[in-house]
Amino acid sequence: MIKSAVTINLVPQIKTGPWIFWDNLEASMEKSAALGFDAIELFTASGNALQSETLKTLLDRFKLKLAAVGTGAGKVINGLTLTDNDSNVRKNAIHFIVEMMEFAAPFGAPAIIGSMQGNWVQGNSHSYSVGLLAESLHILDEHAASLGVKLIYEPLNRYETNLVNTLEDGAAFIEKNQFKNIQLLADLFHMNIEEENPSESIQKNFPYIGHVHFADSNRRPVGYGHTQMNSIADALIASGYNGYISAEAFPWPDPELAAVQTIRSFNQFFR
Ligand SMILES: [Mn+2]
Repeated sequence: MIKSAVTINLVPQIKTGPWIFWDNLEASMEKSAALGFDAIELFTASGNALQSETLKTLLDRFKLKLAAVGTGAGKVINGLTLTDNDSNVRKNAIHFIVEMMEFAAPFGAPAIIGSMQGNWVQGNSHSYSVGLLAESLHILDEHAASLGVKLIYEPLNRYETNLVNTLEDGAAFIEKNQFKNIQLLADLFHMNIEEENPSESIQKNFPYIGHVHFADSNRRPVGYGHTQMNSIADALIASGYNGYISAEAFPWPDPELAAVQTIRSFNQFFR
């Protein structure tokens, strides 16, 4: 059964990002539950920013699950990436993600590696940078095994990374490195930019997909852009996807209405 999730951002430094709810965790979770979402996806400043007990109490009270945690704050706040030329920076990036994984694992939730993957920088070859990414991910893949959780790797569009942009390249990257616990994030906004045919790409690379970010062509809530969601939803359903469809969209026109539009679209396409 496909499950719905909605993003909540608790990091003030990334105020302009595509997250539905902001700031107040309790109020955001109350609204999420009232609208019928199954789960929340959280963005925190670090793996220690929020007490596990606090989150557990709120998840229990509102009967919500934790779908995943984002790690982007490691780059935005601390300037860390897994492909930095400086090995100490890479080490700190791995440590930051490990803390996030350890925060999320007791809730059965994976961490997501998106912007923390960094970029191939001038002066190095593309394969050198992808090699650095693979080296970092091997360590995190093993740590995921020890925690009994998956780790989610997200191909991003070309304006956000030049390492891996499509599901196909992501799947080949996983195969080449024989990662055991790493799955791909199919972000429908990035895919709208990079994929030749999003629904075909989902069908083809389905075994590698572990999480979905639900947003329209312009990153607004689904229904407020021009993505042809029917064929994408059909591809996910036909493939037997049973993970989360998580709204990573701008809070447009405001968080409440964005959440309402998102659950309406989720129910239209997946219920
Ligand atoms: Mn995303």
